[in-house]
Amino acid sequence: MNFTDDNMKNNKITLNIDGVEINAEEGSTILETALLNDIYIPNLCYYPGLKPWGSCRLCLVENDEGRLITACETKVHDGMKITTDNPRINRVRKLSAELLIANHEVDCLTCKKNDNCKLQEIAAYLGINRDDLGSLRRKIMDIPVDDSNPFFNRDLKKCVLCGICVRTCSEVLAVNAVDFGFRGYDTKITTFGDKPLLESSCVSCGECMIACPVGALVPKETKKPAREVKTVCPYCGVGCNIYLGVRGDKIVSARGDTDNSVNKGNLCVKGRFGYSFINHPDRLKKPLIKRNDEFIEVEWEEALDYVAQKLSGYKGDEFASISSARCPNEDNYAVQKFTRAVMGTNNVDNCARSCHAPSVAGLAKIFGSGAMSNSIDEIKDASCLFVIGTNPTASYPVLGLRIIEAVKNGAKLIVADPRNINLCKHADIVMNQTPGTDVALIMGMMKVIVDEELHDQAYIDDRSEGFEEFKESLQSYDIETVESITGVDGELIKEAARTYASIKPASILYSLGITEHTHGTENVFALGDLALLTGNMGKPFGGVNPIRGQNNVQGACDMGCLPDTFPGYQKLDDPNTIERFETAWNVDLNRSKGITFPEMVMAAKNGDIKAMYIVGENPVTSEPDTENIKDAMNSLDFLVVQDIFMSETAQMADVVLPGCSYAEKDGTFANSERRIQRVRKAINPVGESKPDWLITSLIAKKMGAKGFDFKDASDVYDEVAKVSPTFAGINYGRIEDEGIQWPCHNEEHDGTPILHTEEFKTETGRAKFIPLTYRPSAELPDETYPLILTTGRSIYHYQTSTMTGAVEGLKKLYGEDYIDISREDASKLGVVADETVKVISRRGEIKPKVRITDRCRKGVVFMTFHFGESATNVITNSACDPISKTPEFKVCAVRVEKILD
Ligand SMILES: Nc1nc2c(c(=O)[nH]1)N[C@H]1C(S)=C(S)[C@@H](COP(=O)(O)OP(=O)(O)OC[C@H]3O[C@@H](n4cnc5c(=O)[nH]c(N)nc54)[C@H](O)[C@@H]3O)O[C@H]1N2
Ligand SMILES: Nc1nc2c(c(=O)[nH]1)N[C@H]1C(S)=C(S)[C@@H](COP(=O)(O)OP(=O)(O)OC[C@H]3O[C@@H](n4cnc5c(=O)[nH]c(N)nc54)[C@H](O)[C@@H]3O)O[C@H]1N2
Ligand code: SF4
Ligand code: SF4
Ligand code: SF4
Ligand code: FES
Ligand SMILES: [Mo]
Repeated sequence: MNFTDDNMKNNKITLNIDGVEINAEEGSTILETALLNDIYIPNLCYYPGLKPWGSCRLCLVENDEGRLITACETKVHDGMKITTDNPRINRVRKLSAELLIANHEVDCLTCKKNDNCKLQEIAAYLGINRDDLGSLRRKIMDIPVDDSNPFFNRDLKKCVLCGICVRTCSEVLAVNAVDFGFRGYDTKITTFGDKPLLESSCVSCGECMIACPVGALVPKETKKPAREVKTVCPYCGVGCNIYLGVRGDKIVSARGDTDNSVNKGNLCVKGRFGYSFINHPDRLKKPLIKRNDEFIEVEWEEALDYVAQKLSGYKGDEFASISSARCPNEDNYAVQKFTRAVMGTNNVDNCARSCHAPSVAGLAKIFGSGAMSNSIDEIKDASCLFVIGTNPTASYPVLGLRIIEAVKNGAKLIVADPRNINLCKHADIVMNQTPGTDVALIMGMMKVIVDEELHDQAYIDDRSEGFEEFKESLQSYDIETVESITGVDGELIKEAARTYASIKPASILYSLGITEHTHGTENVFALGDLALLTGNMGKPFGGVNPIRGQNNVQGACDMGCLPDTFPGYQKLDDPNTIERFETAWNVDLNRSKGITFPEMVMAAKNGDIKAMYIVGENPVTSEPDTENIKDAMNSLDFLVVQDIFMSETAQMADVVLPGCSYAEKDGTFANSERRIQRVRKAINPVGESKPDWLITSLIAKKMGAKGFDFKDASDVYDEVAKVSPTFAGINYGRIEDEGIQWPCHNEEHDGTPILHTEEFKTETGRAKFIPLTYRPSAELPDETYPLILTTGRSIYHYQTSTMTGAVEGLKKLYGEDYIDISREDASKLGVVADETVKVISRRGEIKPKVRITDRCRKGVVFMTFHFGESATNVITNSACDPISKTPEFKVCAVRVEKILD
């Protein structure tokens, strides 16, 4: 742990402010202490969490020697005496404030910050009025408003040069999009080259806009909400807590909740600004039945009768369902219960299959549990972070902020990614391996660790098994071999190994760069082995942490939307489990394992599966080899899709049922750190849409099933807690303010921030080393297809962009899927930026525009897969990991061709 100012704030001291004795923590400042105790001291350039700046001089106070000192910069000490208010102090403050206000365009009534402008607050406190300013007024710089950013405006005529935006962007974001420019009277906040914000490196997070004390940075959309509802962001697995602002039946704002350990008020561009899809006119509002290739709107009764009658004809293994990692736990519980108890099959899966199924399988085998072992809030205090195969500043932006905070706190950062992702700028060691070579890279690191005796033998003896056999398997990974497989310099690998093994505890953070391979589970095994070898499991700031992708993919798996586990990871192959569920649900259950999504695709094509129910997933755009998926969907007799928009998959359905979005229903999401958090209904369902759990239950009841008479979402959750010991101690009452991390076995238990502290959840209680052999990716570059294509994400769009694509501002920030090409490859191909090219693989071809980048090394190209129009997955490879059945989205061979006209 680092000894930052925060950690030193343990010793209590006493000081005297304006004659009142106050307890304070050593290390804090006078201003922090005063504000914490509800004593107002004027301040403008101070912002919680940023380093003190000391420029506005409004926070001057008098110490016991009669000196004026800045309260924001001076630390408290025991016995200190402070005066915050007397004529002398206020005279000086008033002078500073008048100078600031004189430089400030005063049109308070029309200013969007009018109700919470700090300058107004200060003027009121110091008794400054407009007349006092007349004599001081000088010509305000005539700078036009920068309205280039789709979400907020910058009006420098109102700027008081407090520097908060500059410090937020550098200290918190490490983006450095804005800075002070020019000098003297001309000083202003500017971007590199004084360009509009849109053309700068700004990532539109809006953190500076929230922090700006005056009206210089204000949102474009400023309808004041009539009420606010606390809920959870519907996008990524970080699970940021937000307040949705409601006016009438519309969502008009979103802001970060500062009172929780997950995001502490921070949000990324999607969480803060990406809410307008909720009331978008394209939302599905009524059930639709396809007749003669055309969708006809029908009433619920007709749609439910039709679905129930059709599905009754396909009971058993002719049926399969896909549940939604975007929907709350309650919706997922209903889908798997319906599949098992009503349809009589275990054919249920969710998008974790394309994502972290290798983590679930791999970590469960080594450690007995497949989830993130530690908590998001630990990241900032880590000593060493090994970030491999994830791009947190784009995919998990708020978690990315914690990594940047850790680096600022002195942590060592090792990044291993084929591309030069943003985090590389902050890393001590960067390894750009060839995609698909991680097993060799990690085995290479482990051989160095063992050869140099940096492993933790005592921990290995105490808590693991299989070490000797594993050690043998390291023999073939001498540094020269590893260097030639991975393309990473051997010395760098050694340095990374030594750093990770010697700075303790060290935490591993990873995501799809590890899992989406035909050897994804082996990659996960390798990371598990590495953490075990160095004794990093079961400790604060350590562990192996698969960052789960979707807002509730952890929950979809927790709820048993997997073909081999019931809710709470209770194994289907355990006869006791089946019997317990048969009793709980009062039905006879199918005892044979279900099949995974890629297997369903094959089974649909060969006629074994005839009907499917797809809730909140868009496989036609998200799964590899689009033609193959479309073939499968077309082969079905009957397809029901339940979505909030007419997705590419919904278009192929026989019946489309309108679910309602997270903003219109109650429920819970489990974030990446296993924290079960409350999702709250903010507005009534749009149109005639309904909560997904309710739709599924209505179908079940139409089919004559019992056990679907849930009163509300809370009632569904109570059943979850009853049937799964892992969640037994959780109910809505307990997670009203803050979520609980499972396992949580009873109502007295506070949940589990760190897994495996005492023992592992394996049969022996010990973790198992797994010996490994490197296997190359399924498709390697050759003469015809000489480039490796790897795919991933843009910060501005989410998955198949059914939601973010309906947010105009996000489309303006990133509107199509580009292909990123290195300078060398671009010049070899003779292509230039923005040129449309053909990208061809063995599966098909697409035509994206080129982006020339330093991020990709020669031979590697990168694409996002967000837009149905560009359909990146037309060319990706559907080859799967044999253990987890996760497709190899991260490696396929392609050729880029110039289009000659
Ligand atoms: N903005 C945004 N955020 C999202 C999402 C989104 O669509 N948009 N989706 C969410 C979901 S569901 C998920 S699962 C997560 C995914 O989050 P991430 O896994 O962080 O996202 P990706 O961009 O798919 O890939 C991560 C990195 O893997 C690297 N990589 C490629 N091949 C290899 C390899 O062979 N080895 C290694 N070590 N690295 C490799 C890529 O260069 C890329 O930088 O993001 C979540 N967050
Ligand atoms: N090339 C390439 N392809 C990839 C990946 C990659 O890295 N590269 N990553 C893969 C990964 S990690 C994942 S997770 C998958 C994701 O694949 P999908 O899960 O198919 O993608 P989403 O776009 O999230 O689809 C979710 C659907 O749910 C709908 N929805 C949202 N909220 C609700 C709700 O409350 N109720 C209902 N009924 N519907 C709702 C949305 O409108 C959308 O149509 O994509 C995979 N595809
Ligand atoms: S919106 Fe975020 S990235 Fe852009 S300037 Fe402000 S703090 Fe920096
Ligand atoms: S734009 Fe706002 S936050 Fe930035 S320096 Fe000006 S007043 Fe301060
Ligand atoms: S980091 Fe993830 S959960 Fe947080 S606001 Fe952004 S998308 Fe939402
Ligand atoms: S708040 Fe202390 S100098 Fe500005
Ligand atoms: Mo994912």
